[in-house]
Amino acid sequence: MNKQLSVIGVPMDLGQMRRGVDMGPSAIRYAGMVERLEQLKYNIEDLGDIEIPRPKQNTDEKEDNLRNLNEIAEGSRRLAKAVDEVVENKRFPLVLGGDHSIAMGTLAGVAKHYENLGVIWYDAHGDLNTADSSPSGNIHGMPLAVSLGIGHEKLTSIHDYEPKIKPENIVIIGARSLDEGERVLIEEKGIKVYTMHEVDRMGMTQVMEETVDYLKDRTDGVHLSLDLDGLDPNEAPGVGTPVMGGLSYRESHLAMEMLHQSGMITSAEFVEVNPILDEKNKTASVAVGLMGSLFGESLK
Ligand code: 4U7
Ligand code: MN
Ligand code: MN
Ligand code: MN
Repeated sequence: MNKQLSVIGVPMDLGQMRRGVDMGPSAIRYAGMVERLEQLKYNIEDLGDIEIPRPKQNTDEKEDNLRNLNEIAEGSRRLAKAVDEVVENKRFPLVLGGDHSIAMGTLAGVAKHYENLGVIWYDAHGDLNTADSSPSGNIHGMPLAVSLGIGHEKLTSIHDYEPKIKPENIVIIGARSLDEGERVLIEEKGIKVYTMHEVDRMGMTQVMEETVDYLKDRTDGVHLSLDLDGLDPNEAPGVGTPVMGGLSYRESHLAMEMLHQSGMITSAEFVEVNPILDEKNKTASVAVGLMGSLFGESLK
């Protein structure tokens, strides 16, 4: 794994309705991220936070069922530029959210550098909605579709190329809340999904073995996009869209260790940590614990 890390915070809360997720990057830093990774002998440069434009007046206004479209597009462009530069400098981008709409910017910055970027989407949700299929108009439910080139042109064109990724290079893990339009897209595009049902039946070990096997031959880099709501809300309560019956900390920990062992992860983001909804920064601590495993902590 690349030992040169560049951390980028993205205080974005415009992709959904619950305020407070913009404080996610602070909460994660406060939970001891840098110290934890320095112990693993990484060279860490913290680039601070991307500036997110504030919406003009009424945040409730949703033009074309895309709430805060222009501000999110602008924030994503800024993020894409910063991430692009990190990869250009041969460093590993570690992005802290912020709501999951930021993945559009992260992927825009990363995918430019790969022929076939793989994406592991660790999430209770598919984030494959478009303005037409979205029940909420919240853009944090759309970034995976947008990255496939499906959605509003102001979003799909971020960083001036599209699509960013191919459907056959995606693996979704932990899904248990998929909207009708998302199911259709998964079927149509042949996106690989491990729902909670499959995790329960097969166990996380097999899910991760298959995921690594599947991605290893077809990709030249793999981005991990980890939405903390992939975990069970009992263990990660500080998220805006909790769904019962999620992945445990132990399963997630194992998943991160196996990803570390695979050596395939080339960029990562941890999103949707909302300290206002949290219990004593528990969810940020979970995020930092998972980073520890992803970056190589082990007891032996
Ligand atoms: B997250 C939802 F309808 N699908 O589109 C939507 F259930 O980034 C939720 O995964 C999206 O947290 C959740 O609004 C987005 C809803
Ligand atoms: Mn989610
Ligand atoms: Mn998500
Ligand atoms: Mn969420």
